Amino acid sequence: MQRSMATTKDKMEKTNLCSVLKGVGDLQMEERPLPTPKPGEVLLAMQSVGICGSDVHYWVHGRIGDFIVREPMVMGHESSGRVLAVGDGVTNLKQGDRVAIEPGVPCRLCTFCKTGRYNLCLDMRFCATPPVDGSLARYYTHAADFCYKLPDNVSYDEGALLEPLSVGVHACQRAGVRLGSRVLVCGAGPIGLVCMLTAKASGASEVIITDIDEHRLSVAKAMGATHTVKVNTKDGRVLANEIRTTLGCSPDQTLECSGVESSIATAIYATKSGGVVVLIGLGAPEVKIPIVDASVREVDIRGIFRYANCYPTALEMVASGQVNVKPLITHNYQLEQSVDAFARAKSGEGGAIKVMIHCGQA
Ligand code: 572
Ligand code: ZN
Repeated sequence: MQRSMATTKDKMEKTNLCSVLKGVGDLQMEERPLPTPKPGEVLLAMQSVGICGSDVHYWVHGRIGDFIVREPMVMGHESSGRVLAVGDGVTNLKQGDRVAIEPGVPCRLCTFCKTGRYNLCLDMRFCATPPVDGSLARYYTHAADFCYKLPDNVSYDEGALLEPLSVGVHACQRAGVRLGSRVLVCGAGPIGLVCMLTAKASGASEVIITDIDEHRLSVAKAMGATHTVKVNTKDGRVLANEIRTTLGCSPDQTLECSGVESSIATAIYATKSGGVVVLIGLGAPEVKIPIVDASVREVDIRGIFRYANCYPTALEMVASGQVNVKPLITHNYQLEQSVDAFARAKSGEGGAIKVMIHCGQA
């Protein structure tokens, strides 16, 4: 490892303050030993870490499906940092570089990895997915080739937001959103909003977005949605008609970001024959959907699992100004205030969309 770690900017501490999930509903600040970068890794002074719905879910329930928090786990997977030191063999980064951190590091050896679909790797180690620690800490080590150098005009907050934005990029690619697409986005939470932004940047001429929450729809409109529809019914056929009337046609592609059964039904009924529905939001593991309607109208239903090879695209979109993710951030906290930050993300009070935690010394 290259030494000469601390600059005037970084007064290196003796221990590493981490935000650790100890049990169901039990998030605590804990001092842990400073990590050392292994060969191929970098040591980072963490900067911005966004709270994702999955972080809140682990906090509240201690599990997502079969992924159970059995040992204390550091939270956080939407993050950026500054390189303090590089491990042996690292050539793509140097001390002082500002980076966005792609949180999932795959095995690199299996067929999925070798064919570019590394998000499907069975040996993926993903931050803050048990048993892997996340990056909501003062210091953190990560594979250097899963860190992306930020240009000067991209902030640490934007670097952290490349993570959810990459979900939007992957979703739009899976949907085939292209120049002139008319796109329906179901759900105006953080993922619905990044899907809307990415669809527009991909050339969509119209993006219509739905939600039960009027405030979220107004945020979506301010960020560029061309139409909004307030969800007032659980009847998918009724809502699909409303969407068609508002848009003036049936959407070519639908990005379903809520995971709610009635919304998935709406997505299928609303999408034009021959179109595509991508399921992004995850809810109940089994839901009742109008599969025959989808089948006889050749509406393709596709899933996504995180993303692969999307960080460079997401970074280009932000750096070039094609996408502005900054309005997603509604609340800011210091690392020491992690519990307050999580409570805010959970409650959604005060119009919370993306809650950001700042990990540098205050
Ligand atoms: O930002 C990536 C991301 N992925 C999520 C959720 C939140 N953020 N996923 C939903 C949960 N799954 S999972 O397979 N799992 C807990 C590993 O149920 C991963 C993708
Ligand atoms: Zn996430």
